[in-house]
Amino acid sequence: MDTNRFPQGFTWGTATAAYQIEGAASVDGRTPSIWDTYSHTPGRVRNGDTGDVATDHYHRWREDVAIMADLGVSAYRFSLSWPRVQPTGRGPAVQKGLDFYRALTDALLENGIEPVVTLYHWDLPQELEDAGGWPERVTSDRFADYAALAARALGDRVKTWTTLNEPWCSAFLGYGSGVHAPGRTDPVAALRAAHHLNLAHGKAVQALRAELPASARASITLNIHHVRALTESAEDVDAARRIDALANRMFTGPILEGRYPQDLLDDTAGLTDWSFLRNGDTDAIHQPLDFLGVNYYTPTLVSAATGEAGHHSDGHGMSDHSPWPGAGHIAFHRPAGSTTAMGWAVDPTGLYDLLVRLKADFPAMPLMITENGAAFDDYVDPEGEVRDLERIAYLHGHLSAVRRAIAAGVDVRGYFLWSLLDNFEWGYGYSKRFGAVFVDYPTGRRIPKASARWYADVTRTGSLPERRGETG
Ligand code: IFM
Repeated sequence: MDTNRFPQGFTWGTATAAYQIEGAASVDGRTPSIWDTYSHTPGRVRNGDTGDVATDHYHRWREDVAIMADLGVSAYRFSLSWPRVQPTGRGPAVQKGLDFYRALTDALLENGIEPVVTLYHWDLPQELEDAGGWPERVTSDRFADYAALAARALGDRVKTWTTLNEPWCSAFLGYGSGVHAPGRTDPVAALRAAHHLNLAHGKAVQALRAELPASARASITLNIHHVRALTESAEDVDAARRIDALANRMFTGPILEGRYPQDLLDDTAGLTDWSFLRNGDTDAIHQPLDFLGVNYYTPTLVSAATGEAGHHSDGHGMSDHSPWPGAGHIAFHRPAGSTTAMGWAVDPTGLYDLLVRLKADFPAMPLMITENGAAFDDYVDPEGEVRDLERIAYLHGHLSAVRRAIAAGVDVRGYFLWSLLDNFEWGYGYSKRFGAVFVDYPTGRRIPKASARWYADVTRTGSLPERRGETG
């Protein structure tokens, strides 16, 4: 067996999200999302950056589709901007918003690129946040209405749908530590938000199924944390269990198994009685899915020892408030080895172990790597090239891990490189570059990096090139 070759039909893709690339924030009827409000609040985002212009993909999308064709990808994962499609989060759709996504999907299909739509990548219409946001149950109903509207408008072109991207971030960074929009810091609101995001997912899957042909595929993308204990002590192992419950099983429990894990309910009982969890909710959340989207960047290393008091740095931004309700005492450690510009450890074994664990926990569920990639301090050299060799090494290592997991029997159907373009990296603004394509922000000019050429070779051959010193 060629250990570098991926299975026939493996999906090679790349991914983006609306607020990170589109710009055109107040064009054609779009209204503010929580990220517009948050980024315009002084002190929230590094350098005061906002998504007002971003990469201007809203106007340059034809060029971006041509770049994807050159990359040789067979799929493109992007999100719809909820406030562009349904301003204020209620009522009828805005035709111009839908026209934008129709034209984009048509161009993708003409180039043999399958559109993979994420309904929600963090840009809640501000009016829904003003009405209470994700901690309120009614937001899950608004989301289901929006899902139905999007399916009616795009279901003739889009066959693969993802409800939410990384609901952990929406709930725990948005309402717990406050390093993401809307910037609230209330652990109970964060738990309520997580439940209502789960409920929104379940209701949206039902809405999608009702609107779409039976051949359509529905999924969710989770940033499953690969949690490791610092030592084998009972205390550290229990710390890893608590973080695993909040990071992972809070979502996989109801979504894939139809129940919240008892240890999660016990761990958080001192904070809330969970009365927001109503009869029938877990049945509504537990909908059949066609695959599970997995985003992986780095493993999570924890211990029971009390971390530095007063702030929390677990790789998700700095805050005086913990994103881990009931587990704020747990310490996070940076694993040994090299790191990316985010300070995240480069460790493909975390991806391999995570995939093997998912296979053990959910044997029948096909997996899709919906994000993987790295930020480095890229620059254009005097020859006009961006020689991002560290990114190539990162991608090679992680794709090798995926290939090994497939050989070990894990059903991984595809891989989406994060990201197509350098873009607005949330609280870090434009200071972190994740793209295979460099964006010169003052001009909007796109410059494919060396990693783009490397990835095009992988997508065309379906195989990883040998690396010097490797035997395969
Ligand atoms: O840029 C983000 C993306 O929006 C969600 N997943 C992680 C990426 C890198 O931080």
